[in-house]
Amino acid sequence: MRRPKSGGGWPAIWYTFKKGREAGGLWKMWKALRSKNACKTCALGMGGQQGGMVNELGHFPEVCKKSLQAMAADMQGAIADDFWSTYSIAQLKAFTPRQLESCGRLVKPVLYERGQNYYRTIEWNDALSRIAQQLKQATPDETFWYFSGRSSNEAGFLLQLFARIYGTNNVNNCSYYCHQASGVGLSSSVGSGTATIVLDDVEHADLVFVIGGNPSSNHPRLMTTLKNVRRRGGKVVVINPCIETGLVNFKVPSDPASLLFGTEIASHYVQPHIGGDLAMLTGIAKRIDELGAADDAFLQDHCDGHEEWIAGLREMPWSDIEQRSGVTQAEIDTIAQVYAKAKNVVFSWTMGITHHAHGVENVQAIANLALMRGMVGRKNAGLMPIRGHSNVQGIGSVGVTPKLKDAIFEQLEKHFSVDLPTTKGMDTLACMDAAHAGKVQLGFCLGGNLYGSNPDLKYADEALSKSKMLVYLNTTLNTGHAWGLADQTIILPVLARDEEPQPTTQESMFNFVRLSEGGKRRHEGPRAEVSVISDLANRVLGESGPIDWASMESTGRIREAIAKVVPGYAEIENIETTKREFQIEGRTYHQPKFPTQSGKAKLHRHSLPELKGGGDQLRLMTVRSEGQFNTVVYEEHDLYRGQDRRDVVLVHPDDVKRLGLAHNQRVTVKSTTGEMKNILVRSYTDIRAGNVLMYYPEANVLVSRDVDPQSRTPAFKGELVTIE
Ligand SMILES: Nc1nc2c(c(=O)[nH]1)N[C@H]1C(S)=C(S)[C@@H](COP(=O)(O)OP(=O)(O)OC[C@H]3O[C@@H](n4cnc5c(=O)[nH]c(N)nc54)[C@H](O)[C@@H]3O)O[C@H]1N2
Ligand SMILES: Nc1nc2c(c(=O)[nH]1)N[C@H]1C(S)=C(S)[C@@H](COP(=O)(O)OP(=O)(O)OC[C@H]3O[C@@H](n4cnc5c(=O)[nH]c(N)nc54)[C@H](O)[C@@H]3O)O[C@H]1N2
Ligand SMILES: [Mo]
Repeated sequence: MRRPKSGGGWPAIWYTFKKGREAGGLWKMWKALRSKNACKTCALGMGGQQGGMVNELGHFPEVCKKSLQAMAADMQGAIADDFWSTYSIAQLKAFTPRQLESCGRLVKPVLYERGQNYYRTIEWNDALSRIAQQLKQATPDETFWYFSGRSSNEAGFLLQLFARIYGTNNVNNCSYYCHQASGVGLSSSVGSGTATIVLDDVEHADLVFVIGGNPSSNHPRLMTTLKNVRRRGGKVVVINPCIETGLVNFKVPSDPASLLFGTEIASHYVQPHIGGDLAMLTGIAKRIDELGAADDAFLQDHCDGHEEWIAGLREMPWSDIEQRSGVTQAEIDTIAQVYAKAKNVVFSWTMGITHHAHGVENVQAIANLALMRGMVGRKNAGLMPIRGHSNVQGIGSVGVTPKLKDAIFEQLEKHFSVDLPTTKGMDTLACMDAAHAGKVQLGFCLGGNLYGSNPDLKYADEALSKSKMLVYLNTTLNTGHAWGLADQTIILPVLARDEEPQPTTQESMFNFVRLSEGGKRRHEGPRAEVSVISDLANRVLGESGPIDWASMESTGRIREAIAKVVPGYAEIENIETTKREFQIEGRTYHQPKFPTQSGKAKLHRHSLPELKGGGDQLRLMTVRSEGQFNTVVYEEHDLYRGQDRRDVVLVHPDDVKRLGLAHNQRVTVKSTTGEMKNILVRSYTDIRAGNVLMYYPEANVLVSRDVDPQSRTPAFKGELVTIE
């Protein structure tokens, strides 16, 4: 496949037309995209009351292929009734993620019962009474409640409330496979787990670090901002073992000059080994110290732990830093010089940082580096985890975590006059382990594909199949509906955000809360998430207890509660009438005052992890292609990496030669967890030798269940594999 030399550009625009046609006409697509609803894809935040394709600075049009894909998927026709009697479970298992997604929209509840070969449609009433019955029989701590970040604040809040009052804290969200290390790392460094800045700050930065992410595919709207930084004479340092086309050059479709000639994005591109970031970041800090470029006054006045940390840097031998990062002292010096000269610096990062057994330490190392030069706690500089799902941050804010923040816990008990469970509660992987041990009677998933997103797919399949009942609220089919089926598996079809009869809210990665108006339903059959949850809660807890669950079907009622319970969210109470979207109080740090006990930020000292692999053992990263959203695959090809298919392993030509392989040869890729046969070797110069790339979710059979002990995030990047 021919590889474009830049990201975005005409292919992205052409794609708009293609998707428009698929969705039943460009005008129809345009209207859908311009409706007053928060964008459905990433958490950069777009849409809401300003209408679609407008960013947080009011800039229009911000188009991205992802939102087109997601919209076109929601605009698909319905799955016909005879689909369920035509395709057996075995046939569904044989479908690729892309085939499952394009079966159409789920419109009727369906049930699979152990021993059967097919799902069958059932009535809503039958489905909900089966679930209610199972919940009444179960021990609450033998249930779990998993949330994807696609649902609204209202649905998230309501379901976690129901789960807790039902009696369990086994409440968690996809963050545990995603940015949890950012939340834990940031909280330990600066006292709060989200971005310290707003979009406008990035627009004024003169240096942006982009670490371990591929925003050109996964957060395309950020590319406009990076383009602006470069145009103003600022710099962009990319740290990534892979050279990603769109991070080298990007053609921003909404900017004529950029569209025509392309914009250089990275001013500096450094390629550490997978897992080498902690060593490299520590190296940059060491060099800043050597250059005398640290902000001593800031460290003195606003930080704890800096003396011990600096002492650690000075003791650290350069040879260790070079060997464990794969980056030379000279390259580290170049980056340190760039950093030392910059005045306003933003540090951004994604899964290349969090998907490691030392994910939290990676995040702390980024915070250390920023604090060292006083780049946190003022305007135009700060820390920016680039979040995944469009509302994953909101879901976390409104209480979808096993342990609630003390303030939320107290306010919840007070507001509803209830006693909440005080047990520890399980994170996502702990729930999978419990299921594998046969200790889960019911798993309830609000969106997502819990099976497909798991490491060690064989284990995930076994674990989920041991449950008595699994319930999925989804819009389309995915691999989790074919694999890991419980004694009873029920899929409930729900409305997408822009089809809901009532307004809902979402929170962006910049801590900005948006109002989505909802809209006309595209199909008869699916129900709003809040309506399903309140109905079920009423069936299970209706007769007893202080909450009128039926009335909680109103998103306005839910927002009243969120306003009282969630810190910084007071303004949400009247958002439906004021239409005023807002910045959450207390999250943006334009002053060096940190919500830690001492009011100061903290620097953390680390020992550098050994670089894994070497010899026959290659470090594997499992990543997204251009044409997918998580486990949902829209296209089999990966445009910017020039791959026409997904069953490939990208290997540096030096490794191809060294290991006696050949381009396009069929091989078996093995790890200690599993193996994949018939994979095509693709010689790929843009990956650092010693490291290889494969596509998630297929490659999850190879990924072990090793987690970062602090955040419990699996190491989806950095599995060791051999190629035979
Ligand atoms: N189109 C699209 N957009 C999405 C998503 C999607 O699937 N598709 N998913 C959404 C979600 S939930 C998330 S979390 C984000 C994910 O956004 P990303 O984090 O950009 O997604 P990944 O594909 O996991 O990409 C990881 C990047 O990290 C690099 N990398 C791998 N290992 C390392 C390492 O050890 N060090 C460094 N420095 N880099 C490394 C890879 O080369 C790759 O460029 O995107 C969100 N947006
Ligand atoms: N190997 C490997 N594994 C990974 C990763 C990796 O990089 N490598 N990344 C991890 C990360 S960062 C994440 S976030 C996870 C996420 O992985 P997933 O759980 O797959 O992510 P989602 O996009 O939430 O799930 C897709 C499903 O959401 C449903 N859906 C879409 N819109 C809606 C809606 O409005 N409401 C409801 N109820 N359902 C809807 C659709 O039915 C669709 O099938 O995967 C993780 N797993
Ligand atoms: Mo994610």
